[in-house]
Amino acid sequence: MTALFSLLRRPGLAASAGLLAAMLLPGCSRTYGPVPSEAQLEWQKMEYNMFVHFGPNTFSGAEWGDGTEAEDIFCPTDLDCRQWARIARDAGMKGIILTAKHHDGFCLWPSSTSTHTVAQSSWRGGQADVLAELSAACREYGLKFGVYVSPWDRNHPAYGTPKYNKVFATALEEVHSNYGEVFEQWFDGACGEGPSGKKQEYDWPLFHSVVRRLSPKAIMFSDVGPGCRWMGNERGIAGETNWSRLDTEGFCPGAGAPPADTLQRGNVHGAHWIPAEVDVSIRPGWFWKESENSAVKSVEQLADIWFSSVGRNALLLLNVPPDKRGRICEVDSLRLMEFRDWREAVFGFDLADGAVVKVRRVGDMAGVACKPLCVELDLPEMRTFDVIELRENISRGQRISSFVIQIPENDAGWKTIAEGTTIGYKRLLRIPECRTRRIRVVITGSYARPLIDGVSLYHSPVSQSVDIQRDAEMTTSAFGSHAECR
Ligand code: FUL
Repeated sequence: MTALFSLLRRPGLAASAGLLAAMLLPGCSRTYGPVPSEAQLEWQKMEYNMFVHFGPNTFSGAEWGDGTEAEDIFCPTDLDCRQWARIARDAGMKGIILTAKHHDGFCLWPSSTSTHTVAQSSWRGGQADVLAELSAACREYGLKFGVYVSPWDRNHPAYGTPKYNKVFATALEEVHSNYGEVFEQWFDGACGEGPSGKKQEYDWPLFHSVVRRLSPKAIMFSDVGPGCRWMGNERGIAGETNWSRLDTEGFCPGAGAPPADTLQRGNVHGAHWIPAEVDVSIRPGWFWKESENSAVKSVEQLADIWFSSVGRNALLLLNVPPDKRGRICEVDSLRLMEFRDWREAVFGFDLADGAVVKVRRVGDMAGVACKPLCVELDLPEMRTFDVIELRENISRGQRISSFVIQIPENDAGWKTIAEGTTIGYKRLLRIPECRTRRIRVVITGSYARPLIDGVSLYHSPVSQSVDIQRDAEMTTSAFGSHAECR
């Protein structure tokens, strides 16, 4: 049962929509429940990062290599990590996370812990280090650098024995010592059999302690955090209700994780701040395959994913796998630029700009136990929009559990045009086109005084799905360096 908020005592205050936080925060220093660390807050603001699956599978066509692949199979003909970074930056992403080691155990850096690494490959005479190249490229392009190091290792002879935990901890030490700052450590929960036919009992406290010691600011991803959590599917869809709190007692990554439904929504009264990350591939698979060049997601599909990830209080980690050259394919890079153009067209102009904002209590609403808080926007003129963005100030905890959005009806009352449950860092709602001068957001449920950070209104471009050919041409000429059409 939702408790209702304590009320603001500043009726009739007016400010622009963007100043809401400044207006609502004074006098409210108390926190509610667990709150994000500074690093988690910074991480959440990144919104959109690139995932890069690259390794022997890129060359074999497998999704899960079995660890017996010859090291020589890894031989990119034209590796260009700067190209990945340039594309990520131009696409509007803020960081890149690379599969430093996937389940096949092949290390993209010359690890002392394994004989299945770039050092054993004849590619570049065994002198290569993809982590060094990518971390340098990220620094050059102003991006953060992250790593996926899979504990499941189908190659390592020690896997399945207690000795392996130490091996894996040493591998982590190498990754977190030699390549500058790591913003996110991605821990897959997969725990299958190794070459000995045995499964490993992972020593998570040991793994976490290495990352904490060497990269204290790194956000650790897994099914249960501790920094951020998997949100339960690989289709790009977070729960419409999405709390950044999670109970982890009795759970662990992998088979011991909470049910997918819980990961989707979080726990309303969860003990820890563990926000959701949405990982999804721009292609059907995680690794590049020629046969999937024609199956790269469309702008419309990516837009849907944006609304169901970033628009539902989650971070979007979009996988863009490089091909056998070691370059991101033309079709993927072009699509990323088209998608960026689409976001700029939708979110580039805030139609709530210039609004006079009043925050006050409203009269009793049917079904609501006490008078809800209402943020009312008086726009400078009649405006037409079909996307609404709400932001909650989460620095003091996630509080809001339900809201409605209304516009005036027949000068007398208000009619509801949208409603929802949680807001969190960001909530996006798509509605049928709406034209009005006044709009209000009524917070009907909140566990403590609601802290709205901002309200924005946008209009999506009509051309979105009609003129693909023209869009492609425009993108090609405007972003020639990305088009790379053969
Ligand atoms: C999964 C892995 O098994 C997939 O291969 C992929 O890396 C995905 C992101 O995580 O658990």
